[in-house]
Amino acid sequence: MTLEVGVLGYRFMGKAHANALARLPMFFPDAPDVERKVLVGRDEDALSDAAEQLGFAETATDWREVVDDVDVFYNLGPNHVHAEPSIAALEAGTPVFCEKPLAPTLEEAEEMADAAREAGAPNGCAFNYRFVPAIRYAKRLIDDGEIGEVRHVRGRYLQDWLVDPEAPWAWRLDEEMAGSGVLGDLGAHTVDLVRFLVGDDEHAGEIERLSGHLQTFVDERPVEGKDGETRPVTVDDAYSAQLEFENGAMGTLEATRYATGHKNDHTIEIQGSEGSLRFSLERLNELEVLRRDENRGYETILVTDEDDPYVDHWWPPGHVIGWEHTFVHENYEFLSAIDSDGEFHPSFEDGLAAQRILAAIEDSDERGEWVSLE
Ligand code: 4PW
Repeated sequence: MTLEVGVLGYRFMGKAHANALARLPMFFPDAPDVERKVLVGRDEDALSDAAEQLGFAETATDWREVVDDVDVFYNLGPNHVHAEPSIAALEAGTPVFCEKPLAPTLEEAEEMADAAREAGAPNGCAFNYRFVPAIRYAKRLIDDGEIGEVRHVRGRYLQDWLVDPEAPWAWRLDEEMAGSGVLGDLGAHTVDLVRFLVGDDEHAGEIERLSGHLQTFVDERPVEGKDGETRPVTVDDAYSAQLEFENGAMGTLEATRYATGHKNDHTIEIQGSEGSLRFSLERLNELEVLRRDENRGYETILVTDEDDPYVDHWWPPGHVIGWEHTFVHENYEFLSAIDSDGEFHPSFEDGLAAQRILAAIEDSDERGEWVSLE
């Protein structure tokens, strides 16, 4: 059976997922057949150009006509359009794959997770970094007890596209459209990875209490193409948080768009009783592993061998893969789960769990104190 896919959004994420769908039959021939059926957007000209470029058969300017007419609905629009179309699709029984953060607000994320629970249709939240081979490898080491009991987790996500105070305003800087700033955009990824890595097969690594701090450095930015016009920045530019996990581990997280020179630097460090792990997205084919009893410091493992997660689908050993491959892997898992009635994680439930943590970080910042998560 061929799954007909409808996709809302055709910019950055639209391109990343369309590329993934196009790669599947070549590199993951056991994935279900997929047709890029309809691309949804509002600007008809831009939409039809995008449909041609990204390989979609049709276009539509109203998602309402699409959500119950396709086998799978991808919601890759900006955060403020995540809830309504996704809920409508789920109510129509259509599986939904939605970009992160699940929603701009906790309330909407709760409604989306409720809709997913009620519909029983497959659902996924696109935390693509779970699908980096080195991250899967790290997860396997942690689950197999190779680094012992996890005590420390450090996650940071550094970008620098706002360092210049004259950098133009964008929807990601608007609370109405984005919900939060760097917290939801980058922090959501780190929070999800931390839950994934520190958790076990039974349950994700849950956080018991936390303290958070948010900062906005520049509160007004020029509007591109409109001389002298500015718009306010109504979200955070940077955040940091301290975490206490249910299992007693400690964590620190941070992200910023003002880390001069850092373009897309997502780093995770984990220390356990028997060893430590280090991963950086800028060297995503590598995982650094330190084993306490070997006294050799960190050893770099190249995650490019056939028996490393997902790598056998690509090139011979040593031929590195990149950021776009994480999208292929997550699309493969999501569509295969639909095809086989299997489970997919990260689900809307995982998206909601991450959102609860983001909301608690904001709450802690406002209250100026540690907050507990239920
Ligand atoms: O989801 C994130 C985006 O919003 C991405 O993983 C990186 O940062 C690339 O763009 C932004």
